[in-house]
Amino acid sequence: MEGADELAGAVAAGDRRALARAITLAESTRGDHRAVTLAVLERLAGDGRQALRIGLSGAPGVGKSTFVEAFGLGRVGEGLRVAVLAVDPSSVRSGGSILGDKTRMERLSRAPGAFIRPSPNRTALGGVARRTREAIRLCEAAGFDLVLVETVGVGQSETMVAGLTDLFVLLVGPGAGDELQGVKRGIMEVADLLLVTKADGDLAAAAQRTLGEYAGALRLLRGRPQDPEGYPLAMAVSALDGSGLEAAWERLRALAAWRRERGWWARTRAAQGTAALAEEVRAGLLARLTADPAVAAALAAAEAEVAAGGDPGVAAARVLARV
Ligand SMILES: Nc1nc2c(ncn2[C@@H]2O[C@H](COP(=O)(O)OP(=O)(O)OP(=O)(O)O)[C@@H](O)[C@H]2O)c(=O)[nH]1
Ligand SMILES: [Mg+2]
Repeated sequence: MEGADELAGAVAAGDRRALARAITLAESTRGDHRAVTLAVLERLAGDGRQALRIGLSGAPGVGKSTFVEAFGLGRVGEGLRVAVLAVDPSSVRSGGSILGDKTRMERLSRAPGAFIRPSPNRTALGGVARRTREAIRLCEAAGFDLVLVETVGVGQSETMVAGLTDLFVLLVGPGAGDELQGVKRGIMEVADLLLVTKADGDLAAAAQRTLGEYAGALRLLRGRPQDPEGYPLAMAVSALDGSGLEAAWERLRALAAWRRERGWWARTRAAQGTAALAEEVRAGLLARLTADPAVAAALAAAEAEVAAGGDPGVAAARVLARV
């Protein structure tokens, strides 16, 4: 593939402009761009580079970007190279948050060891997971030590990001009294660390109360084999005054180290890889099959049949009989 060798080489050398270009190609839906992306990813595969991938999610305005900037600056200060990817799963959201993310991460974006990639404006349905996965891999291949993936929590985006990262952090606001703020149990179950944000000034007391509620709720969850004693864990942080940020990093690092030692890191990545493979094959097969108008029509008819109460297995058999 023309140009792919050069692009892959530049990405591997840590060239930021090449990395940005490679991510843009990975975000594209054009067939020729897709071909270059796959060639680049293939050349970079097996490079042995592994960043610590951390997913961060939470309700709009909970303080994700402010946290990522303060936290990221702390890591850059330790000499780590930090990449930040913003994922916006809902195409209905305005561009406001994207601009907001940029301005709120001004200091981090100027740091020499940092790379910030806002989410693309429009999102082709279903393409978010692939795009995010490939952007993470490209950052990793470019030599970043830490890849932070910020996503707005809209129910399914959290589990999607958790399925692409090594550690998943759920951020909640210091909402005094509003019992657990409607955070769904399934999302708490995928969190490795739960951070109550804005634990400063007037909000400090509310944050401590909220912390108590979440700590109690986490204790009620069933233990997970990939966790050492005491995890998942709830903590209070302030991106404004910096309190709790170092402690949060310490806990995340300890958890990552424990999982590496026990083989959970590798097992999780392998499981994530095979799940992504299955999804890619499934989506690819479906696209190939429905390129035939007769199959596409049979699928549409089957969908209508199932929507009207028909049996999915029976309807699927009818579609597959056309293949
Ligand atoms: N007091 C206090 N305010 C904070 C803190 N962190 C963020 N904020 C404020 O909370 C608001 C939202 O912060 P963001 O970091 O943009 O929140 P976000 O979760 O990234 O928001 P979206 O990306 O729009 O979902 C801003 O007005 C911040 O100044 C904090 O640690 N303390
Ligand atoms: Mg944000």
